[in-house]
Amino acid sequence: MSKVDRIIDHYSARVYKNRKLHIIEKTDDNHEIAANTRTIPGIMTNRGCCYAGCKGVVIGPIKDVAVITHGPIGCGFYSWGTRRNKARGDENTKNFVEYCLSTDMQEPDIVFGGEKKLRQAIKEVVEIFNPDAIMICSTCPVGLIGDDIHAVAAEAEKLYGRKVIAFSCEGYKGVSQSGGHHIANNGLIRHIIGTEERAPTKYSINMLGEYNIGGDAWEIERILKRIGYDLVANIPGDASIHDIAKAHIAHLNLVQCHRSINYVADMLKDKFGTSWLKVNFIGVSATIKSLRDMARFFDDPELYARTEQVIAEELAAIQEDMEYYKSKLKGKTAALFVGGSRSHHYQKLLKDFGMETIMAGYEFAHRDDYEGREVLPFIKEDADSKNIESIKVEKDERYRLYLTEEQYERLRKEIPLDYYAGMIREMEKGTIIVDDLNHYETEEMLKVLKPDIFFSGIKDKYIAQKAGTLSRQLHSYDYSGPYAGFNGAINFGRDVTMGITTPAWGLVKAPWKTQPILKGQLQEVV
Ligand code: CFM
Repeated sequence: MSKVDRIIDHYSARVYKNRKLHIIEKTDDNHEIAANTRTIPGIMTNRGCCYAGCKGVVIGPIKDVAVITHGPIGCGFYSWGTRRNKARGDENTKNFVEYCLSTDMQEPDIVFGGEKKLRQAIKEVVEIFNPDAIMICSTCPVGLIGDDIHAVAAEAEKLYGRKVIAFSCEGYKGVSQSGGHHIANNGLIRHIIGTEERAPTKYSINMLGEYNIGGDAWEIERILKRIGYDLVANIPGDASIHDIAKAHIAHLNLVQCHRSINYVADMLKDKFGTSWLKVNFIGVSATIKSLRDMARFFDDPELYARTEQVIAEELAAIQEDMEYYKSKLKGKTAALFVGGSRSHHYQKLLKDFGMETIMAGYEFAHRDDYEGREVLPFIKEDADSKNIESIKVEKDERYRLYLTEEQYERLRKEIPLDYYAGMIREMEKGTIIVDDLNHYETEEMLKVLKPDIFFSGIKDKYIAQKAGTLSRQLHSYDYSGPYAGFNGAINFGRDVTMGITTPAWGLVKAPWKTQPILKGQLQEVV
């Protein structure tokens, strides 16, 4: 029986048929996988909701903004710091990222409407914090009772003379990614990017889709600054709303997480002419490749030289530690299941330590994230496209091209300019690729594939550990990090080595190890 069948064989025929499209074994280079479908009711999914994507991921780390969660306190509390999107304030910025601001809706507000409470919350936020802008994020009950948060926002904008942006990101509207991120990103495009000006310098760039989890953006920024890049905005990780407002002046956009922001990069290209480059700053070799690709874009002898000098110095500084951790980790196997980009990016870092990826999957990715952007014309429908608006942008009067058409065509053959090749291509034959893994399959996968470590999130971490498999969270890094760039690689090597060399996991005996689930016992859920 194939590895895939051993994982999903206990399902009823209908569930089996469905899941078989989402779990594949790599056998050749041309793979199709079913992705971006709605979560089946009854499934213990690992996915997050629309509000989590909008507030928790995208809007969360923006500075000079106070974010109000309009809803019962649970949603605000849950998204309070759990995403670990860090931000650092200074004398020029007001940082409210550490706060949890919520309207704390109660039963009477659900019955009689919550707009009054929202108005009061905005008033208090202005009086106490005086932020440059306010963002309001809706939770499920707000959509169900029909509070008009956009009208309240428009009224408050006039009253207090600052931007007040409302996001109808009710949790039920879709998943974190194609739901919540999309709503948040539409807001950035519509209300923020291009609303402030500054002059570009020689190497002005933006970082898109880097969320500064555990301080990753700070490590990336450190390297880019050493080389001499002018980072206009890190969208959204640790950026002020004023940086994001000026993002259109950059010559190049770097895309770290393709899934969450590729359509923003495309819109910036259509509107302002800025090309984007797919980068990956997770992993030493991946970081080096990204830096060289960037230098290739600017094609300047001085920049090439500086890039190589910084790479050499950074490598020299980490070499001894890298070798030590490699000696501990070489040959170990890993399974990865994360949102929409890390399962690909972290394979590079694991490879730097001689580790092998035997399974990788995504919660929210679309087929292009798995198979490459060439499949875009063949993707029929976005699961959330009925609920979530797709906006079109027009060419702006500030539109300008950095490269000539000839240069652009030539470069596209050398570096991933406006292109992402997806995860599957870079995986080894015989590895498993899985979309929207659920809790049952997590247990089965651990039994069948027996990885030394399972990289995942808080919802499944403890299933793995109770089953005797080490698990590290790639969403929050278990409160460690940064893991990006050169210094981050060492932190990662240290944390994984600590986990893998502890004898604890071999001593755990999971209850289900002695009581196997019998064929036909699972309920049919579709
Ligand atoms: Fe992009 Fe993310 Fe991710 Fe993501 Fe996420 Fe995240 Fe993630 Mo958790 S935007 S797809 S929806 S890199 S919150 S910062 S870690 S699942 S792999």
